[in-house]
Amino acid sequence: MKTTLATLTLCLVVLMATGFPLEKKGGSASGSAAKEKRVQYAAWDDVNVIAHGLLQLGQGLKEHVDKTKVQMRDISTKLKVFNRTVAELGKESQKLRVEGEALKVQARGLEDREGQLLNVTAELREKAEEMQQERRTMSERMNRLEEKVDSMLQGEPGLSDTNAGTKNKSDAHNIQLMLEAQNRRIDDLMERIRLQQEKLDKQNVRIRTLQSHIQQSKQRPSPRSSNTERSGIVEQGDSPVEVASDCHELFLRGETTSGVYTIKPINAEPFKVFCEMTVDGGWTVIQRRQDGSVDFDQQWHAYQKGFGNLNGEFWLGLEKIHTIAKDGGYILNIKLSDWGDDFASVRLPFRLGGEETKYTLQTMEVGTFSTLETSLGTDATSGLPFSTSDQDNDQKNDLNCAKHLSGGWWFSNCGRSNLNGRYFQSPPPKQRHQRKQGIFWKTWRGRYYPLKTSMIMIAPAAIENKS
Ligand SMILES: [Ca+2]
Repeated sequence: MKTTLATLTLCLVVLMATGFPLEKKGGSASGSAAKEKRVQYAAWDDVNVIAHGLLQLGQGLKEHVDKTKVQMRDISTKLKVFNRTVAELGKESQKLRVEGEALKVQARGLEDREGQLLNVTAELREKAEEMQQERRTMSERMNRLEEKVDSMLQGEPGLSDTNAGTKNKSDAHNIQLMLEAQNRRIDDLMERIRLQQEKLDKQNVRIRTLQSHIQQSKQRPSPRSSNTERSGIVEQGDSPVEVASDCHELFLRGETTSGVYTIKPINAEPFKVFCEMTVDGGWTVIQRRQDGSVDFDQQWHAYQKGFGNLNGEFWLGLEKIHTIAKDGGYILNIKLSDWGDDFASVRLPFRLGGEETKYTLQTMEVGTFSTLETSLGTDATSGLPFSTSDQDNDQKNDLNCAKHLSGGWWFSNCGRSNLNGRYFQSPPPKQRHQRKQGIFWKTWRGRYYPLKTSMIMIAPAAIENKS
């Protein structure tokens, strides 16, 4: 390119220097025609040279332009590729930046958590230290107390004064007494808590049964319309619901008619009972005397199994009573009447042991017993085993109360009560040795008054809260 341009410039310079032949028209025409002609030829040669040069120049330019074009194309292709790469790199770096941000956030979160963990650990350590400190203080106190008690119990041999020794001994004795009283109180409290717990458990069972009963009755409307009383026996519905554990549960399930029902105490076989339904709940009747139709002068086995007619006079049986009331939390409800149709009622919270305890009746004293209650309540607070003529478990050493009187009962000294004695119609025999065999409750109508009727029923103590 440079060469071509240089050639062209050179040509033009030569032309200028020689004086362009075409411009030399005004010379002497006569004298110099041949010379003019030569100059003309020379000028044509120059033109030719110039034209050739120009042609070469043009060609050169064209080649150069072509080459440049190719080069430009190359460059633009390369630029495009470069641009694309730059864009991709930009995207990549963007992505990396985003990832970096996310990582930063995660790192911050981890730092926070680490901080929290450190805080919790510090708190825990503090608490542990506090607890250790407390333990140390407690053990110091215990040691001091032990030392004191020891020195008191040993009467402080270091002390020469015998009076001080005696005082310490009596102090130690007092402390022992206090401790014993405290222990008794704690035992008492524990017992009460246990009873409450039992009651709660029972209530829970009832609530669950009631709930399932409600569910069932919702699904199966009114299957009870056919339940009518037949000769005193109330038929229970053929319900898939679990059999009630006692009469009060039946009452809670909606039964309000007194009569014979089947119950199934927890962990026991089902059996029939007479339920006395009252406004405040369902009572399971365990004994009834009303007309002397059943002989109550029976032996141990009969009293254990039960006898009589559930719709008339009967003894339910010690084993059955035990299965209902074995867990405590039950009350004994005794209803008595005399020949003037006066009525008396005694309620005693109680527990009944099993055969291994000779069906020991234990009454719980709530406050103090009323005079009426003492005929059974007082002697049974420490537990009274059941006695029959063939099983003397009473508290009278030289006498068999059951044989001396009649029937089976929780006898103490033969003279307080016997609701299973002989039934005497009115008027009763005149002889006292006969009359004393009758049904009696000493603190109501006296030792020698044979009562007209007696009914003993039991129900969970919860029934008391309603009545
Ligand atoms: Ca005896």
